[in-house]
Amino acid sequence: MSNSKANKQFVVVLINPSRYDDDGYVVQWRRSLMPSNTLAVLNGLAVDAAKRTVLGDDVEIVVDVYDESNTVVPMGKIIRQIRSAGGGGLVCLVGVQSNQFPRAVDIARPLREADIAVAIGGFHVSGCLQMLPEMPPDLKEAMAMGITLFAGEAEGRFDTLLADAYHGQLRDLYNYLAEPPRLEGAPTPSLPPEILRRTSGNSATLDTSRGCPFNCKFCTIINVQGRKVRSRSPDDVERAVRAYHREGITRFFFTDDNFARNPGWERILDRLIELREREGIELSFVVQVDSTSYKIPRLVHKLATAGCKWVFIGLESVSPENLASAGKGQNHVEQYREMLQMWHDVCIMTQVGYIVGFPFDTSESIERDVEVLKNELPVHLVKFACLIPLPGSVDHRNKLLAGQWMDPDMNKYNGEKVVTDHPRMSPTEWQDAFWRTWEQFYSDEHIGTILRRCEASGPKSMRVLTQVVRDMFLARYERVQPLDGGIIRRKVRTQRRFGMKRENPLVFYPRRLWEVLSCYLPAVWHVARLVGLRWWIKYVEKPARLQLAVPSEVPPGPELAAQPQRATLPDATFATAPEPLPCPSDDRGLVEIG
Ligand code: B12
Ligand code: SF4
Repeated sequence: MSNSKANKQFVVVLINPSRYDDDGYVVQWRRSLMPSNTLAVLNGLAVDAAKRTVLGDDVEIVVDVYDESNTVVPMGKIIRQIRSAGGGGLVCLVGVQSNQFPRAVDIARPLREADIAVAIGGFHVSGCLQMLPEMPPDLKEAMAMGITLFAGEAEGRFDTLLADAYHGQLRDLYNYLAEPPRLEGAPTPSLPPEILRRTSGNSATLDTSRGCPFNCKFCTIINVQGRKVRSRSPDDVERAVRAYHREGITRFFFTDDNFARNPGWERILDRLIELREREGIELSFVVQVDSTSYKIPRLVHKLATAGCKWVFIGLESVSPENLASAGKGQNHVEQYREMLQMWHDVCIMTQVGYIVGFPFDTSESIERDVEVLKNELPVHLVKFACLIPLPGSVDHRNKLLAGQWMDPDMNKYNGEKVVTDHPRMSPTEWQDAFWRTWEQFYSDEHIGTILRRCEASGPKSMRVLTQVVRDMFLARYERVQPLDGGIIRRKVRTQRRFGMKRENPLVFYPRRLWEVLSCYLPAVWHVARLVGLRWWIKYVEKPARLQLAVPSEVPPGPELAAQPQRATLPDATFATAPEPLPCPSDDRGLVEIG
């Protein structure tokens, strides 16, 4: 942002930190899954502040952006840049989730030693401050290092933070949780194209709303962003979409936790439909919705018409007892099939979140429930996660207040690790059951079934296979939660968790070579087999449309029907489903969601 009257610079560095793997190395990829939406929001705010020269005409605000999930953050360069700027600078660690907090503090360490101002914001800080009676030790330690903590949302507050940092008057803590800002007219989120190019899908993100009206006990969103949903206006959304479109980006992940409960959903979709139909802007996008949203009049069809290709639905469990224990009363297992079929009929692919480790789960019941998912529900992808008491949730607060054990290492809170006790499973049983779900669901046999369903009556099988392969590869070979994943893992020897010894190159590199070969060789062979399987199904088997939507020999819900509260739809739902809308010809893969 060039400012002709400026005689000094103030450097704002925005970094979205990653986390550590079990060996203490930063989890990084050649291409990460998707751009960080929080980074886009903060970049939008910083660029807007720079344009308005909020620090005065003589100060040019320079904004730099790094996403650590795909980039090695050049710490030395940042320190030199801020020292030589004339006006100082501020390093903002943005969108810091609980699992990223230890890494964020380690990034801050050398910066604080160089006396550079650092602020951390995001769900860990906000969730803890919102829900806990007192500040947890990790936040206190960060403050003791001179790191500023920012709780709440930055719209309307970022200028103040910049001014305080510029004048050397940063406070220890900014807490705006009590007043969530309005989003209408807020600066447009944006990321420079070179940052977007380091992600796998040539796509962008946008939160068209924040908050969710439901009341799930494991959820942090309702406590941090609220149960009253705040929305961006159709004009705001159009502005963001057009700006990305000018950069050649037409694929989006609308990150709202529940797009269907955004009070402005219809006006936003109408606007997107207008952009497609009047101006020929071929948008495609992914949204998250709740499991009953398919009943909202016009929603499903308008989403399909506007270019929605995937929906992510929090199914969480097929057990009503588990759903009740989680306060997820809005999910009705007996409606799951009807709901999934409705999306399938308009050629919107479905992926669902499924939580392993609810109180009524056992190793056996989890295995049985995955069979239900495979055989009775026409779902394309499932993202399994361990139930974790995320800071910011009611579960976390209750466990803390009851003095129950929770692993103190926040780095483990990404949904792939067991971090607390279970009433019916040992930690090992639970952990094993979690990894087994991925193997069971993404077995070759079931991937074949998913592909046959697509060929028979639904979205393009190649599009689904791309996503299936990615999830299967990340979970089964890289052993990471796919939402934490990307394409081709990078491990940098010198980036290791604070307190862990730097390894000798003669130990590190041969081991790394072995890791790469033993992961990628079998994975490439597996993927080749799946590509062959799809070819066989498509060109040799040629399943007739609609016949194979769900394997007809599987009786509807034998496990579910055994319990009085559980019910399923008759199998005929699938056999007699109306002819689906013709699926659009666009066969490109889309970003996935979290
Ligand atoms: C999109 C998304 C993703 C995307 C991209 C991440 C991103 N930040 O964009 C992907 C797919 C990568 C992802 C992955 C995961 N995610 Co996620 N994700 C989200 C989601 C749905 C939207 C994020 C977003 O854009 N929010 C809107 C922004 C604007 O809000 P914000 O991040 O809070 O930022 C505002 C303020 O906090 C503040 N702020 C933030 N940082 C800073 C810094 C400074 C200096 C300042 C001044 C202000 C400031 O200002 C911002 C603007 O107002 C959120 C839920 C949610 N509603 O936020 C979950 C969420 C953040 N994810 C979560 C989790 C747990 C995960 C996963 C572990 C997967 C899982 N098992 O659920 C993985 C972890 C992977 C990883 N290491 O990132 C949790 C985090 C909870 C917690 N206590 O840590 C959330 C809250 C959802 C949940 N399940 O509760 N996720
Ligand atoms: S539906 Fe999703 S976003 Fe809403 S409260 Fe439940 S878990 Fe949270």
